[in-house]
Amino acid sequence: MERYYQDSIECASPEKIREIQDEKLVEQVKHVWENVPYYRKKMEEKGVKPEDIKGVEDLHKLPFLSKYDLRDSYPYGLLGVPKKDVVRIHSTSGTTGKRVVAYYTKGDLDLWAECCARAIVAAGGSEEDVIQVSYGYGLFTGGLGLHDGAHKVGCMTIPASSGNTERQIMFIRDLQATIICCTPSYAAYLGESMKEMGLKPEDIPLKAGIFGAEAWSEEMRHDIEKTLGIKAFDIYGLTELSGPGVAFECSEQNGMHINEDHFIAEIIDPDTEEVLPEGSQGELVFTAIDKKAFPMIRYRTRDICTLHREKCSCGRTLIRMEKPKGRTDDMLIIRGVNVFPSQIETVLLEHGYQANYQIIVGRENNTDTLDVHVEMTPEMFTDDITEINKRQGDLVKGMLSMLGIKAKVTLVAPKSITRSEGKAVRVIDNRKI
Ligand code: DLL
Repeated sequence: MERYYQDSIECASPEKIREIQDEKLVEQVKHVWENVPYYRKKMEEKGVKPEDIKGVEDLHKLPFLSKYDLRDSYPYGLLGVPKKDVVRIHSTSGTTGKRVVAYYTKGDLDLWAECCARAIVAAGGSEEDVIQVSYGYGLFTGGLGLHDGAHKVGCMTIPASSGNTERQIMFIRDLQATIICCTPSYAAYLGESMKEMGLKPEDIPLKAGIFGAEAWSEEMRHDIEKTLGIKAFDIYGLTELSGPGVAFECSEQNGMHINEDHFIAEIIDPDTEEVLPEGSQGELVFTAIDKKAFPMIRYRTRDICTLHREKCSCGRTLIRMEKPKGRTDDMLIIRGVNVFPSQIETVLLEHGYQANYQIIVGRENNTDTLDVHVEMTPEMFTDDITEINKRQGDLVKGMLSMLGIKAKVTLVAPKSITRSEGKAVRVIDNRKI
Protein backbone atom coordinates (compact mmCIF):
# COMPACT_ATOMS: atom_id res chain seq x y z
CA MET A 1 0.00 0.00 0.00
CA GLU A 2 1.24 3.50 -0.87
CA ARG A 3 2.43 5.51 2.12
CA TYR A 4 2.79 9.27 2.33
CA TYR A 5 4.84 11.55 4.54
CA GLN A 6 2.15 14.24 4.50
CA ASP A 7 -1.04 13.09 2.81
CA SER A 8 -2.86 16.33 3.69
CA ILE A 9 -0.67 18.04 1.09
CA GLU A 10 0.46 15.24 -1.20
CA CYS A 11 -3.14 14.11 -1.83
CA ALA A 12 -4.86 17.50 -1.44
CA SER A 13 -7.38 18.68 -4.03
CA PRO A 14 -5.94 20.87 -6.79
CA GLU A 15 -8.17 23.70 -5.44
CA LYS A 16 -6.56 23.47 -2.02
CA ILE A 17 -3.05 23.48 -3.51
CA ARG A 18 -3.99 26.49 -5.63
CA GLU A 19 -5.22 28.32 -2.51
CA ILE A 20 -1.90 27.63 -0.75
CA GLN A 21 0.05 28.77 -3.80
CA ASP A 22 -2.01 31.98 -4.21
CA GLU A 23 -1.47 32.96 -0.63
CA LYS A 24 2.24 32.13 -0.49
CA LEU A 25 2.99 33.76 -3.86
CA VAL A 26 1.47 37.10 -2.81
CA GLU A 27 3.54 36.96 0.41
CA GLN A 28 6.72 35.99 -1.42
CA VAL A 29 6.44 38.80 -3.99
CA LYS A 30 6.06 41.32 -1.16
CA HIS A 31 9.04 39.78 0.64
CA VAL A 32 11.22 40.07 -2.44
CA TRP A 33 10.06 43.62 -3.29
CA GLU A 34 10.94 44.77 0.20
CA ASN A 35 14.17 42.84 0.70
CA VAL A 36 15.85 42.13 -2.64
CA PRO A 37 16.66 45.40 -4.46
CA TYR A 38 18.04 43.45 -7.44
CA TYR A 39 14.68 41.80 -8.14
CA ARG A 40 12.69 44.91 -7.22
CA LYS A 41 14.57 46.74 -9.98
CA LYS A 42 13.67 43.99 -12.45
CA MET A 43 10.01 44.33 -11.41
CA GLU A 44 10.15 48.11 -11.79
CA GLU A 45 11.69 47.75 -15.24
CA LYS A 46 8.76 45.52 -16.21
CA GLY A 47 6.27 47.90 -14.60
CA VAL A 48 4.97 45.36 -12.05
CA LYS A 49 4.19 46.16 -8.43
CA PRO A 50 3.45 43.71 -5.61
CA GLU A 51 -0.24 44.74 -5.61
CA ASP A 52 -0.52 43.54 -9.24
CA ILE A 53 0.08 39.99 -8.04
CA LYS A 54 -3.11 38.59 -6.55
CA GLY A 55 -2.45 34.91 -7.16
CA VAL A 56 -0.95 32.32 -9.51
CA GLU A 57 -2.96 33.75 -12.45
CA ASP A 58 -0.68 36.83 -12.27
CA LEU A 59 2.60 34.88 -12.17
CA HIS A 60 3.24 35.54 -15.88
CA LYS A 61 3.52 39.28 -15.15
CA LEU A 62 6.70 38.78 -13.13
CA PRO A 63 10.21 38.92 -14.62
CA PHE A 64 12.30 35.79 -15.02
CA LEU A 65 15.52 35.07 -13.18
CA SER A 66 18.30 33.19 -14.93
CA LYS A 67 21.76 31.92 -14.19
CA TYR A 68 23.05 35.25 -15.56
CA ASP A 69 21.18 37.14 -12.82
CA LEU A 70 22.76 34.83 -10.26
CA ARG A 71 26.19 35.58 -11.65
CA ASP A 72 25.52 39.33 -11.80
CA SER A 73 24.37 39.45 -8.22
CA TYR A 74 27.03 37.12 -6.79
CA PRO A 75 27.61 36.74 -3.88
CA TYR A 76 24.94 38.53 -1.84
CA GLY A 77 22.78 40.43 -4.35
CA LEU A 78 19.80 38.07 -4.16
CA LEU A 79 19.88 37.48 -0.43
CA GLY A 80 16.39 38.00 0.99
CA VAL A 81 17.17 38.11 4.73
CA PRO A 82 19.82 39.70 6.98
CA LYS A 83 23.02 37.62 6.99
CA LYS A 84 22.52 36.84 10.67
CA ASP A 85 19.42 34.77 9.75
CA VAL A 86 21.34 32.57 7.30
CA VAL A 87 22.49 29.29 8.84
CA ARG A 88 23.94 27.45 5.84
CA ILE A 89 25.05 27.76 2.25
CA HIS A 90 25.42 25.27 -0.58
CA SER A 91 27.03 25.73 -3.94
CA THR A 92 27.24 24.23 -7.42
CA SER A 93 30.54 23.01 -8.82
CA GLY A 94 30.81 26.06 -11.10
CA THR A 95 32.16 24.16 -14.08
CA THR A 96 30.37 26.49 -16.50
CA GLY A 97 31.32 29.82 -14.94
CA LYS A 98 30.90 31.37 -11.55
CA ARG A 99 29.62 29.17 -8.77
CA VAL A 100 26.02 29.54 -7.68
CA VAL A 101 25.88 30.07 -3.93
CA ALA A 102 22.49 29.42 -2.31
CA TYR A 103 21.55 30.53 1.21
CA TYR A 104 19.24 28.95 3.77
CA THR A 105 17.50 30.11 6.95
CA LYS A 106 16.52 27.53 9.57
CA GLY A 107 13.02 27.57 8.11
CA ASP A 108 14.35 27.02 4.57
CA LEU A 109 16.32 23.97 5.74
CA ASP A 110 13.23 22.63 7.41
CA LEU A 111 11.05 22.88 4.33
CA TRP A 112 13.80 21.32 2.20
CA ALA A 113 14.11 18.39 4.64
CA GLU A 114 10.33 17.96 4.42
CA CYS A 115 10.57 17.70 0.61
CA CYS A 116 13.25 15.01 0.90
CA ALA A 117 11.26 13.18 3.58
CA ARG A 118 8.31 12.96 1.16
CA ALA A 119 10.66 11.46 -1.45
CA ILE A 120 12.04 8.87 0.99
CA VAL A 121 8.58 7.76 2.14
CA ALA A 122 7.40 7.59 -1.49
CA ALA A 123 10.33 5.21 -2.14
CA GLY A 124 9.02 2.99 0.67
CA GLY A 125 11.17 4.42 3.49
CA SER A 126 10.12 4.49 7.15
CA GLU A 127 11.80 4.56 10.56
CA GLU A 128 12.45 0.83 10.11
CA ASP A 129 14.91 1.60 7.30
CA VAL A 130 18.65 2.03 7.21
CA ILE A 131 19.48 4.61 4.58
CA GLN A 132 22.94 5.03 3.11
CA VAL A 133 23.47 8.52 1.75
CA SER A 134 26.20 8.20 -0.87
CA TYR A 135 25.75 11.56 -2.55
CA GLY A 136 28.65 13.91 -1.86
CA TYR A 137 28.41 15.79 1.44
CA GLY A 138 29.67 19.35 1.63
CA LEU A 139 28.85 22.14 -0.79
CA PHE A 140 26.87 19.79 -3.07
CA THR A 141 23.25 19.59 -1.93
CA GLY A 142 22.77 15.84 -2.47
CA GLY A 143 24.38 14.54 0.73
CA LEU A 144 23.01 16.90 3.37
CA GLY A 145 19.64 17.22 1.62
CA LEU A 146 18.80 13.52 1.75
CA HIS A 147 20.48 13.27 5.15
CA ASP A 148 18.12 15.83 6.72
CA GLY A 149 15.16 14.20 4.97
CA ALA A 150 16.15 10.80 6.39
CA HIS A 151 16.26 12.31 9.90
CA LYS A 152 12.73 13.66 9.47
CA VAL A 153 11.50 10.21 8.51
CA GLY A 154 13.45 8.70 11.40
CA CYS A 155 15.61 6.33 9.35
CA MET A 156 18.96 5.19 10.68
CA THR A 157 21.22 7.29 8.47
CA ILE A 158 24.68 6.32 7.22
CA PRO A 159 26.40 9.53 6.03
CA ALA A 160 28.71 7.59 3.71
CA SER A 161 29.22 10.45 1.20
CA SER A 162 30.56 9.51 -2.23
CA GLY A 163 33.58 7.40 -3.13
CA ASN A 164 35.45 4.50 -1.54
CA THR A 165 33.32 1.89 -3.27
CA GLU A 166 34.52 -1.12 -1.29
CA ARG A 167 33.65 0.62 1.97
CA GLN A 168 30.22 1.52 0.56
CA ILE A 169 29.54 -2.14 -0.19
CA MET A 170 30.88 -3.18 3.20
CA PHE A 171 28.52 -0.78 5.00
CA ILE A 172 25.55 -1.88 2.90
CA ARG A 173 26.22 -5.49 3.89
CA ASP A 174 27.37 -5.07 7.51
CA LEU A 175 24.85 -2.42 8.58
CA GLN A 176 22.07 -3.92 6.45
CA ALA A 177 21.25 -0.78 4.49
CA THR A 178 17.83 -1.01 2.82
CA ILE A 179 17.84 2.26 0.86
CA ILE A 180 20.72 3.90 -0.99
CA CYS A 181 20.86 7.47 -2.32
CA CYS A 182 23.46 8.44 -4.96
CA THR A 183 23.76 9.50 -8.59
CA PRO A 184 22.48 6.90 -11.08
CA SER A 185 25.95 6.66 -12.63
CA TYR A 186 27.44 5.84 -9.23
CA ALA A 187 24.67 3.29 -8.60
CA ALA A 188 25.62 1.60 -11.89
CA TYR A 189 29.26 1.60 -10.81
CA LEU A 190 28.37 0.06 -7.44
CA GLY A 191 26.53 -2.70 -9.31
CA GLU A 192 29.55 -3.27 -11.52
CA SER A 193 31.91 -3.42 -8.51
CA MET A 194 29.60 -5.84 -6.70
CA LYS A 195 29.69 -8.17 -9.68
CA GLU A 196 33.49 -8.03 -9.68
CA MET A 197 33.51 -8.92 -6.00
CA GLY A 198 31.37 -11.96 -6.85
CA LEU A 199 28.27 -10.55 -5.12
CA LYS A 200 24.76 -11.14 -6.42
CA PRO A 201 21.74 -8.87 -5.84
CA GLU A 202 20.44 -11.31 -3.22
CA ASP A 203 23.68 -10.93 -1.22
CA ILE A 204 22.81 -7.33 -0.32
CA PRO A 205 19.81 -6.14 1.71
CA LEU A 206 19.00 -3.04 -0.40
CA LYS A 207 15.36 -2.74 -1.53
CA ALA A 208 15.27 0.76 -3.00
CA GLY A 209 17.48 3.50 -4.39
CA ILE A 210 16.81 7.23 -4.70
CA PHE A 211 18.80 8.45 -7.67
CA GLY A 212 19.07 11.88 -9.28
CA ALA A 213 21.26 14.92 -9.93
CA GLU A 214 21.77 13.95 -13.58
CA ALA A 215 19.72 12.74 -16.52
CA TRP A 216 19.24 8.97 -16.73
CA SER A 217 17.15 6.87 -19.05
CA GLU A 218 14.51 4.19 -18.43
CA GLU A 219 16.96 1.63 -19.82
CA MET A 220 19.52 2.66 -17.22
CA ARG A 221 16.85 2.32 -14.53
CA HIS A 222 16.18 -1.28 -15.60
CA ASP A 223 19.90 -2.10 -15.58
CA ILE A 224 20.39 -0.68 -12.08
CA GLU A 225 17.26 -2.39 -10.76
CA LYS A 226 18.50 -5.71 -12.10
CA THR A 227 22.11 -5.50 -10.91
CA LEU A 228 21.30 -4.20 -7.42
CA GLY A 229 18.00 -6.08 -7.01
CA ILE A 230 16.11 -2.92 -6.02
CA LYS A 231 13.38 -0.55 -7.14
CA ALA A 232 15.04 2.63 -8.45
CA PHE A 233 13.29 5.96 -7.81
CA ASP A 234 14.09 9.24 -9.51
CA ILE A 235 14.53 12.49 -7.57
CA TYR A 236 14.98 15.96 -9.02
CA GLY A 237 16.14 19.29 -7.73
CA LEU A 238 18.67 22.07 -8.08
CA THR A 239 20.82 24.11 -5.75
CA GLU A 240 19.04 27.38 -6.59
CA LEU A 241 15.74 25.92 -5.35
CA SER A 242 17.25 24.19 -2.26
CA GLY A 243 18.56 20.91 -3.71
CA PRO A 244 17.11 17.40 -4.17
CA GLY A 245 13.40 16.98 -3.45
CA VAL A 246 11.84 19.66 -5.65
CA ALA A 247 10.18 16.63 -7.26
CA PHE A 248 10.22 12.91 -6.50
CA GLU A 249 8.96 9.66 -7.90
CA CYS A 250 6.32 7.40 -6.34
CA SER A 251 5.78 3.63 -6.72
CA GLU A 252 4.19 4.22 -10.16
CA GLN A 253 7.60 5.36 -11.49
CA ASN A 254 5.81 7.46 -14.06
CA GLY A 255 7.05 11.01 -13.65
CA MET A 256 8.08 12.94 -10.55
CA HIS A 257 5.57 14.71 -8.29
CA ILE A 258 6.49 18.34 -7.78
CA ASN A 259 6.19 19.64 -4.22
CA GLU A 260 3.70 22.25 -5.34
CA ASP A 261 3.06 23.73 -1.91
CA HIS A 262 6.66 25.02 -2.10
CA PHE A 263 7.35 25.36 -5.83
CA ILE A 264 5.16 26.55 -8.71
CA ALA A 265 6.20 25.04 -12.05
CA GLU A 266 5.73 26.52 -15.51
CA ILE A 267 6.90 25.40 -18.95
CA ILE A 268 8.07 28.09 -21.35
CA ASP A 269 9.38 28.30 -24.86
CA PRO A 270 13.11 28.94 -24.22
CA ASP A 271 13.39 31.30 -27.19
CA THR A 272 10.23 33.41 -26.91
CA GLU A 273 9.75 32.99 -23.12
CA GLU A 274 6.06 32.40 -23.80
CA VAL A 275 4.26 30.16 -21.26
CA LEU A 276 3.22 26.90 -22.93
CA PRO A 277 0.07 24.88 -22.20
CA GLU A 278 0.20 21.77 -20.02
CA GLY A 279 1.59 18.76 -21.84
CA SER A 280 3.98 20.79 -24.04
CA GLN A 281 7.70 20.24 -23.96
CA GLY A 282 9.79 23.27 -23.06
CA GLU A 283 12.02 24.82 -20.42
CA LEU A 284 11.05 24.26 -16.82
CA VAL A 285 10.67 27.42 -14.72
CA PHE A 286 10.16 27.38 -10.97
CA THR A 287 8.98 29.89 -8.40
CA ALA A 288 9.95 29.05 -4.83
CA ILE A 289 7.05 30.44 -2.82
CA ASP A 290 8.22 30.08 0.73
CA LYS A 291 12.00 29.90 0.74
CA LYS A 292 13.15 33.14 2.36
CA ALA A 293 16.96 33.47 2.23
CA PHE A 294 17.29 32.81 -1.51
CA PRO A 295 13.83 33.48 -2.90
CA MET A 296 13.87 32.46 -6.55
CA ILE A 297 10.98 33.82 -8.63
CA ARG A 298 10.39 32.42 -12.13
CA TYR A 299 13.84 30.83 -12.18
CA ARG A 300 14.75 29.41 -15.59
CA THR A 301 16.24 25.97 -14.92
CA ARG A 302 17.32 25.26 -18.54
CA ASP A 303 15.95 21.73 -18.04
CA ILE A 304 13.76 20.54 -20.88
CA CYS A 305 10.67 18.87 -19.62
CA THR A 306 6.91 18.26 -19.84
CA LEU A 307 4.30 18.54 -17.05
CA HIS A 308 1.22 16.35 -16.53
CA ARG A 309 -1.73 17.07 -14.27
CA GLU A 310 -3.70 13.76 -14.55
CA LYS A 311 -4.25 12.03 -11.24
CA CYS A 312 -1.63 9.42 -10.42
CA SER A 313 -2.71 5.96 -9.24
CA CYS A 314 -0.48 6.37 -6.17
CA GLY A 315 -3.12 8.77 -4.83
CA ARG A 316 -0.96 11.88 -4.98
CA THR A 317 -2.49 14.85 -6.73
CA LEU A 318 0.74 16.85 -7.04
CA ILE A 319 1.53 17.65 -10.67
CA ARG A 320 4.13 15.39 -12.32
CA MET A 321 7.16 16.29 -14.41
CA GLU A 322 8.58 13.81 -16.88
CA LYS A 323 12.23 12.84 -16.62
CA PRO A 324 14.07 15.90 -17.96
CA LYS A 325 15.11 15.25 -21.57
CA GLY A 326 18.33 17.19 -21.09
CA ARG A 327 19.31 20.80 -20.61
CA THR A 328 19.14 23.60 -23.12
CA ASP A 329 22.85 24.08 -22.42
CA ASP A 330 23.59 20.29 -22.80
CA MET A 331 22.22 20.26 -26.27
CA LEU A 332 24.97 19.84 -28.82
CA ILE A 333 24.47 21.27 -32.26
CA ILE A 334 26.39 18.99 -34.56
CA ARG A 335 26.34 19.75 -38.27
CA GLY A 336 23.23 21.78 -37.57
CA VAL A 337 21.39 18.93 -35.87
CA ASN A 338 20.31 19.09 -32.20
CA VAL A 339 21.81 16.16 -30.31
CA PHE A 340 21.22 15.30 -26.66
CA PRO A 341 23.60 12.93 -24.86
CA SER A 342 20.50 11.10 -23.53
CA GLN A 343 19.58 10.05 -27.10
CA ILE A 344 22.99 8.46 -27.59
CA GLU A 345 22.67 6.74 -24.22
CA THR A 346 19.30 5.29 -25.20
CA VAL A 347 20.80 3.71 -28.34
CA LEU A 348 23.67 2.20 -26.34
CA LEU A 349 21.43 0.69 -23.68
CA GLU A 350 19.06 -0.69 -26.32
CA HIS A 351 22.04 -2.54 -27.80
CA GLY A 352 23.00 -4.12 -24.47
CA TYR A 353 25.78 -1.71 -23.48
CA GLN A 354 25.93 0.11 -20.16
CA ALA A 355 26.00 3.86 -19.69
CA ASN A 356 29.80 4.01 -19.82
CA TYR A 357 30.55 6.21 -22.77
CA GLN A 358 32.08 9.49 -23.76
CA ILE A 359 31.01 11.81 -26.54
CA ILE A 360 33.82 13.76 -28.18
CA VAL A 361 32.89 16.58 -30.48
CA GLY A 362 35.45 18.27 -32.70
CA ARG A 363 35.81 20.15 -35.96
CA GLU A 364 37.81 19.11 -39.02
CA ASN A 365 37.87 21.11 -42.27
CA ASN A 366 35.01 23.27 -40.97
CA THR A 367 32.80 20.25 -40.37
CA ASP A 368 31.76 19.01 -36.95
CA THR A 369 32.88 15.54 -35.95
CA LEU A 370 31.04 13.29 -33.51
CA ASP A 371 33.03 10.46 -31.90
CA VAL A 372 31.43 8.16 -29.39
CA HIS A 373 33.65 5.93 -27.28
CA VAL A 374 31.68 3.07 -25.83
CA GLU A 375 32.86 0.54 -23.30
CA MET A 376 32.21 -3.11 -23.98
CA THR A 377 30.79 -4.94 -20.99
CA PRO A 378 33.06 -7.69 -19.59
CA GLU A 379 30.64 -10.30 -21.04
CA MET A 380 30.93 -8.94 -24.56
CA PHE A 381 34.67 -8.23 -24.46
CA THR A 382 36.50 -9.66 -27.48
CA ASP A 383 39.56 -8.90 -29.59
CA ASP A 384 38.00 -10.33 -32.75
CA ILE A 385 38.27 -7.38 -35.14
CA THR A 386 35.50 -8.58 -37.45
CA GLU A 387 33.12 -8.87 -34.51
CA ILE A 388 34.12 -5.45 -33.16
CA ASN A 389 33.61 -3.86 -36.58
CA LYS A 390 30.17 -5.43 -36.86
CA ARG A 391 29.12 -4.17 -33.43
CA GLN A 392 30.46 -0.69 -34.14
CA GLY A 393 28.50 -0.70 -37.41
CA ASP A 394 25.30 -1.66 -35.55
CA LEU A 395 25.74 1.29 -33.19
CA VAL A 396 26.47 3.71 -36.04
CA LYS A 397 23.20 2.60 -37.68
CA GLY A 398 21.26 2.90 -34.41
CA MET A 399 22.59 6.42 -33.84
CA LEU A 400 21.91 7.45 -37.42
CA SER A 401 18.26 6.50 -37.07
CA MET A 402 17.94 8.17 -33.62
CA LEU A 403 19.87 11.38 -34.39
CA GLY A 404 19.74 11.71 -38.15
CA ILE A 405 23.52 12.12 -38.37
CA LYS A 406 26.44 9.75 -38.64
CA ALA A 407 28.72 9.27 -35.66
CA LYS A 408 32.06 7.49 -35.49
CA VAL A 409 31.77 4.77 -32.87
CA THR A 410 34.78 3.17 -31.20
CA LEU A 411 34.36 0.25 -28.83
CA VAL A 412 36.86 0.35 -25.98
CA ALA A 413 37.88 -2.18 -23.33
CA PRO A 414 35.78 -2.63 -20.16
CA LYS A 415 36.62 -0.14 -17.39
CA SER A 416 38.71 2.10 -19.65
CA ILE A 417 36.40 5.12 -19.22
CA THR A 418 36.87 6.92 -15.91
CA ARG A 419 33.99 6.35 -13.46
CA SER A 420 32.40 9.22 -11.61
CA GLU A 421 31.44 9.21 -7.93
CA GLY A 422 29.07 12.10 -8.53
CA LYS A 423 27.67 13.43 -11.78
CA ALA A 424 29.16 11.70 -14.83
CA VAL A 425 31.10 13.71 -17.42
CA ARG A 426 29.73 12.53 -20.77
CA VAL A 427 30.74 15.18 -23.27
CA ILE A 428 34.06 16.64 -24.32
CA ASP A 429 33.49 19.46 -26.79
CA ASN A 430 36.84 20.35 -28.31
CA ARG A 431 35.24 22.93 -30.61
CA LYS A 432 35.27 25.50 -27.82
CA ILE A 433 39.04 25.35 -27.43
O1 DLL B 1 21.89 18.04 -8.65
C1 DLL B 1 20.50 18.48 -6.74
C2 DLL B 1 20.22 17.05 -6.59
C3 DLL B 1 21.01 16.29 -5.75
C4 DLL B 1 19.14 16.47 -7.23
C5 DLL B 1 20.73 14.93 -5.56
C6 DLL B 1 18.84 15.13 -7.06
C7 DLL B 1 19.64 14.35 -6.23
P1 DLL B 1 22.66 20.90 -8.97
O2 DLL B 1 24.03 20.39 -8.77
O3 DLL B 1 22.41 22.35 -8.76
O4 DLL B 1 21.66 20.21 -7.98
O5 DLL B 1 22.20 20.50 -10.43
C8 DLL B 1 20.90 20.74 -10.86
O6 DLL B 1 20.95 18.75 -12.25
O7 DLL B 1 19.00 21.56 -13.25
C9 DLL B 1 19.21 19.18 -13.77
O8 DLL B 1 19.82 19.60 -14.98
C10 DLL B 1 20.07 18.09 -13.15
N1 DLL B 1 19.21 17.13 -12.42
C11 DLL B 1 18.97 17.08 -11.11
N2 DLL B 1 18.17 16.02 -10.83
C12 DLL B 1 17.90 15.41 -12.01
C13 DLL B 1 17.13 14.28 -12.41
C14 DLL B 1 21.41 18.85 -7.88
N3 DLL B 1 16.49 13.52 -11.53
C15 DLL B 1 20.70 20.16 -12.25
N4 DLL B 1 17.08 13.98 -13.72
C16 DLL B 1 19.27 20.28 -12.73
C17 DLL B 1 17.73 14.73 -14.65
C18 DLL B 1 18.56 16.13 -13.03
N5 DLL B 1 18.47 15.79 -14.34
